[in-house]
Amino acid sequence: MLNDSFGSRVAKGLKTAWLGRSIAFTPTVSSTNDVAREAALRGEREGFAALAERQTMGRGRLGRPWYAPRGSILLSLLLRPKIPPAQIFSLTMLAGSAVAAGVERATGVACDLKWPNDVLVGGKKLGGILTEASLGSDGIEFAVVGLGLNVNLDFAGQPELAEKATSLSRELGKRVSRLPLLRRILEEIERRYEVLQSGDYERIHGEWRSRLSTLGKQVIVTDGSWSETGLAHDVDLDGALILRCQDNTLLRVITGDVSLREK
Ligand code: BT5
Repeated sequence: MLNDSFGSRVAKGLKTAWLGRSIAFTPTVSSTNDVAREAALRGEREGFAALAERQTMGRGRLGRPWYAPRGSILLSLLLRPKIPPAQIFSLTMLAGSAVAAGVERATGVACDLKWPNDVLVGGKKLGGILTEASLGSDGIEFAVVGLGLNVNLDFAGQPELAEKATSLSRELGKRVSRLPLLRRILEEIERRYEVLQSGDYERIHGEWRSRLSTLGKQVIVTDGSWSETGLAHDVDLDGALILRCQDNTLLRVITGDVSLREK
């Protein structure tokens, strides 16, 4: 279990220059994204990290609940990116690539990504990213990148999730220390964020694209009210999924969920 000294213990061995140098660990919060947002509004510098052991209102996109019993990494980062609002999805891209690389390097478990914001292991969801931004007349005021990662947990009592989700302890058959993993993820994110700030969106996009396991496959895309079947053809620089529909037209999908089409 994590205790109050967790934040300072993470910071001690961390090799980042600025990301996660200021960490607020709270055992239970509504959502770490809210903690980071409040920090932004009181003027906290970019790099601030909110960590928790439990969330009472942890959320995914569209207000969907995020299941996180003890044993997860629940992390939200405050960023003040100097990028055009149209490029905001690059934050989700770079966080996804960084988490996948961080998990692989710290634990040896191979990860891939699923459009738009999932981290997968063997087709099952290991984690998810929720990027929320505040926009002003001058562009992005701040952004919060939230990560929920299943580390030491099973899905007992959650049969629906047990089918489609996994955790590192489940994959490895043993507990995984969260401290080195978290440090590694922060280091991987910082490196990529600096690439983003240099304006090299193509590099961020290229790495993300190369990890997307659904590209080239027949998929169903849905946003709940609408669904379309087709070939996951490509992803645009701004993160949109390009679907080749059955009538051979190309459709740009900005928001939704993708699942593989059963043969
Ligand atoms: C996401 O949303 O995948 C983004 C999740 C981000 C959670 C973090 S935790 C720290 C920070 N604070 C927050 O309040 N949020 C962020 P989405 O793509 O909408 O996926 C949500 C769906 O994933 C749910 O509807 C479930 O089907 C599934 N799900 C929920 N909990 C899960 C879990 N622990 N592991 C795998 N899948 C889960």
